Amino acid sequence: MTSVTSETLSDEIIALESAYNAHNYHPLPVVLEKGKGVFVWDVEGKKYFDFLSAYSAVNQGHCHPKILDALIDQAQQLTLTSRAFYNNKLGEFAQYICNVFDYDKVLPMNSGVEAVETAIKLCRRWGYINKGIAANEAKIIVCENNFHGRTTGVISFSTDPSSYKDFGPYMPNYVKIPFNNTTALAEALKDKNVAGFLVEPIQGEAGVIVPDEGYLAKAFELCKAANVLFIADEIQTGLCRTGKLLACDHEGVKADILILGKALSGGMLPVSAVLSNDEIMLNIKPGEHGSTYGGNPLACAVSIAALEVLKNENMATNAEAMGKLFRDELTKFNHPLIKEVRGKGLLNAVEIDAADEDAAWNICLSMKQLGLLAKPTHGDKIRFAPPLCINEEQLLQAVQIIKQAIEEYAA
Ligand code: IF1
Repeated sequence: MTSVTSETLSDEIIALESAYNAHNYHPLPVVLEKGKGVFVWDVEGKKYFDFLSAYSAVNQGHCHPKILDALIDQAQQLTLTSRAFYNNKLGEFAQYICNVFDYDKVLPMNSGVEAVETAIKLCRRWGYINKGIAANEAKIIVCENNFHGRTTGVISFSTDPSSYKDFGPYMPNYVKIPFNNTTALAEALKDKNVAGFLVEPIQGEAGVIVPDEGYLAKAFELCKAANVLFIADEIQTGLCRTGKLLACDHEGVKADILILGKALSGGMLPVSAVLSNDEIMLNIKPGEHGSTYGGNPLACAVSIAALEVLKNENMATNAEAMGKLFRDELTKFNHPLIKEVRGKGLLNAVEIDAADEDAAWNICLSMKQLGLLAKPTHGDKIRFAPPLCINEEQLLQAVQIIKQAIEEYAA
């Protein structure tokens, strides 16, 4: 007999990564090598629905041909100049994105957390220059169970020990209040040293926590009355994910500082941006903030294409319709293991009601067997967020898989 090893190619690749790469994640055991639209394929050739969309970075679908063309064309022309020189794409990108979101100015960065850090700097600067807060006294209000990224600055105001524990010391002057609570916000806003309120319109990492209708509008109004900047982290909720261009659009709120990331490049490369009006943005002068890759021509070309695709393919409308269908179907299913189905547009979560604390993980493993990838968050919740190009037939097929996985787990 020929000797066979029991290891699959996936097992080998997982072992290799584990041997040499830091263990800062606990991925589902699937090794992907190809993606197209709502589908991804593993190294054994098995096809899956992608119901994570790289945490909403591939809203436009994997390897979108228009965004890919923009990437290839620009990569053959010019990729990076640094900001020591002008490049011929940044102005075009800046004008385009400012028009789309109706702000005076944009400041481009790369990762999401860099844009959050940028927004914090802009807010503090505005607090000192425009509001007259005494030096180094500015405070920013944040919400409990927030997720804004991984820098030492941003984890300073995390309330999740897995984000901040043993990474101290922490930066002071962040005031933590409960999410979805305007009474607590009103109380915190009494402090004259408060310069800003930083909020996710829907809390992602916390398990897709949708606030009460009217919360964002009321919070915005309270901030205005207190002369405090409303800073929206739409890195995950923005760019059509929740059924509108921005999640704040559901309540007619226009943030003073808007933070975008993830799908701003449709998954091609890290691109983030902060938008605001001149009164806020022009407080930062040459040499006071920046990034080697921020505003690079490759990112600019890709980002324009990524924004065009969202608009030209009506992805907000589709997300709204498909999201409603998804929640309706799973609510109708009415399975005892499902405690709650919630979300907005195609940012959804199902809360599992089981004594077994590994239930959500095991259901994800069984969905994987059946051809759908999703990830548990905070133990008992599963996040469902497919690319926004998913059609009705695909969505109903995916729902069938989810139902079957839950039934198999229950049996
Ligand atoms: C990981 C979560 C999602 C974000 C918001 C800023 C950032 C994120 C609202 C930072 C990033 C990602 C990071 C990713 C997991 C993921 C996530 F579960 F952790 F919370 F999407 F829900 N603001 N969220 O959601 O952006 O610097 O990463 O580009 O693996 O840490 P980044």
